[in-house]
Amino acid sequence: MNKPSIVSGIQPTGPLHLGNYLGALKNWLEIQNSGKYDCFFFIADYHSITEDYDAQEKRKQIFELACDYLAAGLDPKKSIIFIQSQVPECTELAWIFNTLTPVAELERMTQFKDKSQRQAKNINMGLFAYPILQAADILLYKGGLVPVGQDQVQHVELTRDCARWFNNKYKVKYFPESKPLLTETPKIMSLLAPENKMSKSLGDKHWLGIDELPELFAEKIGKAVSTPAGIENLKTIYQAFKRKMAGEFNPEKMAETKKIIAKGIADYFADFRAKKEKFKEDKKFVLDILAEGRQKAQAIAQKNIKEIKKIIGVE
Ligand code: AQP
Repeated sequence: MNKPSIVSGIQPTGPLHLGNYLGALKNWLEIQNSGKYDCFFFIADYHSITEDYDAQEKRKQIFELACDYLAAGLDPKKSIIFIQSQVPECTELAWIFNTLTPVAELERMTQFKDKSQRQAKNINMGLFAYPILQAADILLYKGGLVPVGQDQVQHVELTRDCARWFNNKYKVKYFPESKPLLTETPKIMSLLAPENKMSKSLGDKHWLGIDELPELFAEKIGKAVSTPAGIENLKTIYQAFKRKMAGEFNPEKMAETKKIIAKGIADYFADFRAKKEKFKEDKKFVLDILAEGRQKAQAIAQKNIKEIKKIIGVE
């Protein structure tokens, strides 16, 4: 492992939507297949428990997300695919970064402000410190580039700051200064409220799950708002899947255009849906891949955390 590292993750909180795919996962595949990087793609389960959740359901969501990764084309021969909590060294590094991060920096985080409003009865410490765990996830593997959607840019900037604070305090050049790597579609908007990013928490009709049935694509896109912002968002989606679109994008004929988009997306993800079903039926195969990923990730994590602990004077 001696190429530059790329690290990114997605939370297991339910089905992947078009925003997750166009903002992150699609980019991961291109990066993986370029062969230029050591790739680490993880299932961010520790991040996801900062929200209310059900433990049984969480287990299923983790497994389903692993199937999503594999069905989309992440390849264990080319990338290290693992579950965040299975490599707990990230929490040790997060603690070290806790001691370097001014509280005021975390108070500025827009995702924390949004989520505090959304889950006003559960503003827990994990939600507040979420960007520090994210910094640890990335820097534990010395991730330089971080392929994420627009909403995560502020967190990646904090990751860069953690690297700087650490390097300056301990007078080393240990961590790289991470940078976000955005796609051409870094922010897909909600279908019903296009002033907001597409997000599951807005409600079912706001987002398109990439494994949803073609009928649902037709229904949800059919009901998407046709305001200027809504049309712009549909155009972005249309462009992203252009090679599957059997017709032009015509803003004067949105009913027809929406049918073209729904069919184009359904066709694009047909192969994904079929593969995902197969992976779901072969649980052992998927769990073995995750076990192998854990082993590979942990070998690097343990080596690095030992070096880090030496630098900070506790080992
Ligand atoms: N709308 C989006 N457009 C582009 N990229 C997006 N991402 C998320 N939404 C969009 C990117 O997907 C990756 C995984 O994000 P996450 O694990 O933080 O998931 P999320 O954003 O929390 O997903 P939801 O559905 O929006 O969940 P809720 O509603 O529960 O918060 C990241 O790279 C992110 O930038």
